Amino acid sequence: MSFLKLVEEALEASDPASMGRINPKIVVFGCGGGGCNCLHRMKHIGLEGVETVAVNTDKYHLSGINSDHKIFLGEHITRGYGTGGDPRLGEKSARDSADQIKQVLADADLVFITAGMGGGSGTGIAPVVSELASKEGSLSVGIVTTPFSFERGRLDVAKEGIASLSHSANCTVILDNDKLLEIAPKLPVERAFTVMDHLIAETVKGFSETICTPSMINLDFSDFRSIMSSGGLGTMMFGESEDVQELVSEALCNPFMKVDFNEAKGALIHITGGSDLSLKKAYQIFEGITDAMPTARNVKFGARIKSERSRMINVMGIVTGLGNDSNNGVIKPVSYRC
Ligand SMILES: Nc1nc2c(ncn2[C@@H]2O[C@H](COP(=O)(O)OP(=O)(O)OP(=O)(O)O)[C@@H](O)[C@H]2O)c(=O)[nH]1
Ligand SMILES: [Mg+2]
Repeated sequence: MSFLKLVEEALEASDPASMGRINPKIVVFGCGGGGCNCLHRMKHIGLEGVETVAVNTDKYHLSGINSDHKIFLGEHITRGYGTGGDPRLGEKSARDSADQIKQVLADADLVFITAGMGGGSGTGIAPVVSELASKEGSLSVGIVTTPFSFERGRLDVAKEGIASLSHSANCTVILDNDKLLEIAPKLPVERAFTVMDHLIAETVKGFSETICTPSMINLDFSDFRSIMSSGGLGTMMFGESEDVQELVSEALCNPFMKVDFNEAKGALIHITGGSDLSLKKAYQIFEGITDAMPTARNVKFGARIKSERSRMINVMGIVTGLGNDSNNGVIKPVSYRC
């Protein structure tokens, strides 16, 4: 066993915070077709200690989703066939069933809300769920996608939905489907959605695990809350490499939205590596990434060792404070040159 692993285990065993530690109640909502598909994937990769709730106006689609709870909305409004792209119907259906939504929200500390913005159900439902979560006193974090450029008219619908969501959510993390065209240009659209769903699923899983399980450099719920409470709009970044410099560049070149890091106010950065991941290496990675965010005053770090891993290190981060609702859901273009 490596020295670091020993240190980590010793720290965990002696950490008074980890003894009798109360884990926060985390609930994940998948809203509309895209949101529910994403939730389905989360269940598939295995989410522990997290309750999943699928919410849709499309009865048939909802029936195929694997989740802890299902809420079918708008029986008398859309008759189970979806909204046909009208977010007002999505919103009305959600408001009509507010009591049902509140029931699963009860006592939740953290609520993730995921939806593909641009359709009628997810776009209309997500802001209502977030509003109810805030009223119940939960921290609510939206993780939503914007449509591909070729989806045209859906872009405006998505922008309005994001503006509405960001009024009530503590932080709205936006992922641009177009980014998938850069990363994997030959991917068929259906597979592209799967990649995006997987990414969101891994992020929710990663942060839920991080919050609930102590590790080498620990991130807990209060750290998460502190970054997300002042969040405004945000996005995620990812990187994977054995080399520190390469990993830093990859993370900075891989935000899922064109962002100006110069405007970032906060960041939550988590790395996972094998037993050769030293504290020094971890700090070099954190330093490299945060050097590109000169105005980010609120930055929290976490690091976890998984001894079964090879030399590969993964970084996952949420960058926040990139804009607010006055931007109407629009984030400025990237300034970091890759
Ligand atoms: N991540 C992901 N996004 C999807 C998926 N399917 C569609 N989308 C995206 O989400 C947007 C909204 O589509 P849906 O989720 O199907 O729409 P909806 O919320 O069910 O709304 P209606 O069907 O109009 O009632 C689309 O414009 C796509 O950009 C999916 O399976 N995964
Ligand atoms: Mg639908």
